[in-house]
Amino acid sequence: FLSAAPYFCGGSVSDSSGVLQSPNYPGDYPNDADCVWEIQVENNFRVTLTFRDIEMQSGTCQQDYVEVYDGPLHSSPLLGRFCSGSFPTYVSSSNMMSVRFHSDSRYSFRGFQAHYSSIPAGHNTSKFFVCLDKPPYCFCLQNKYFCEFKDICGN
Ligand SMILES: [Ca+2]
Repeated sequence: FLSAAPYFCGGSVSDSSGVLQSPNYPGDYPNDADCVWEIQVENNFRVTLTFRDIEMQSGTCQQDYVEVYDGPLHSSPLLGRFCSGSFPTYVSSSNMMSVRFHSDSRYSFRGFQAHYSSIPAGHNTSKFFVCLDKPPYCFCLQNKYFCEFKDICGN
C-alpha cells in the first residue's frame, strides 16, 4: 500500500487585500491537499472574495472543491462549495472569512485563483448587495439576484 501524506497549506491572512490560489497554481495542485485560509481584515470592514479562475475535478464537487465560510471555519455558515464552471463573488457579514481548498487522492487540475479585498461596513450594504466606490459598484450577495453594473448607490 502507498499512503500519501496529506498536504497542508493555507494560513492566516490579514492584509487588506491579496490573492489566494491553490498550491502550484497554475500548475496542477497536489493530491490529498487540505488548505484553510482565514482572512481577517480591520474591524468595521467586510471581506469581498472574487474568483478569477477555477478548474478542478468536476461533477458533484465531492472529490476536489473550494468552500467559502462567512467567518471562522468551524463556527460559521457555509456560503458556497464549488469546483468548476462558475466565478462567484462572496462578501462576509463581518471582518472575517475562511476559504478551504480540498483535494482527494487522485486526478488534479489547475485549481483556483481568487482575489480578496476589504470594504467598509456601512449603510451602503444590505443583505442583497454591497456598494463599492469604483466599478463594478455593486456586488450581489445571492446568486439569484443580478446587479445592474452602474452606480446604484449614489457614490
Ligand atoms: Ca482529485
